[in-house]
Amino acid sequence: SAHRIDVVTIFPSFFDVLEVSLLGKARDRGLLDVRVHDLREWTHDRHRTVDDTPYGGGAGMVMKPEPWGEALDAIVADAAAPPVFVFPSPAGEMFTQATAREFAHEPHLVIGCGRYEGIDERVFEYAARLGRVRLVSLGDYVLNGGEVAAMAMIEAVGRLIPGVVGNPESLLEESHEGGLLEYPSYTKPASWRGYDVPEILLSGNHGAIAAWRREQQIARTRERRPDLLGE
Ligand code: 6GU
Repeated sequence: SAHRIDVVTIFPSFFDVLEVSLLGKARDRGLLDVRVHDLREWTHDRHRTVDDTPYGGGAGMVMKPEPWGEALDAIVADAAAPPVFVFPSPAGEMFTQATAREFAHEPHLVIGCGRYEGIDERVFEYAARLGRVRLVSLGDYVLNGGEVAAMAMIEAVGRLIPGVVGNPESLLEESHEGGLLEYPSYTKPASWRGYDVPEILLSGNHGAIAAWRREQQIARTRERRPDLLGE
């Protein structure tokens, strides 16, 4: 069963890079069906207008509801079941590995990329009549539009779809799946520019190596992300 992701954006070429990444292979193998749509296809005026000034005043422009309404209608009309609508927004709930796992279980996501000043609020209310709606933020900083965030989410979700990542064990060992940061990794040569690989890793003692790695995980989590330890 192919997972489908529709992306609606005013910058469709931004997503061309999906072809060449890990996810491009998932696409070729029929595991992931990503369809990118230009929001302007659902405008009808000469200038293909997608935004307008905010009611009540204020800086910036707001995305008009009409093209969004037509875009969501067209995608839903072409869908087997109600999708989950994902709107990247700095005003959303935090997107975490748990969110990525939830989304990886959804057969159909529709990601609506707005500019950061926002989309007319009524679009979210309308989308909620067509399916479930999630506003999600990558973190506490501001991007100009939802596209970079959408790309991050597609990669985080896509790699959790069975068969997309070659070695499923690499999904388990990583930061945030176990609630700790990753341990440090080394490869050959054993000595490089005066820096030596920790001796324990050359010992062949797998029990001692596992214990050392766990200690390293805890130490660096305490140092860099005490919040993950409740500290
Ligand atoms: Cl999801 N969108 C925008 N525009 N800015 C963000 C973000 C999302 N997450 C963090 N900053």
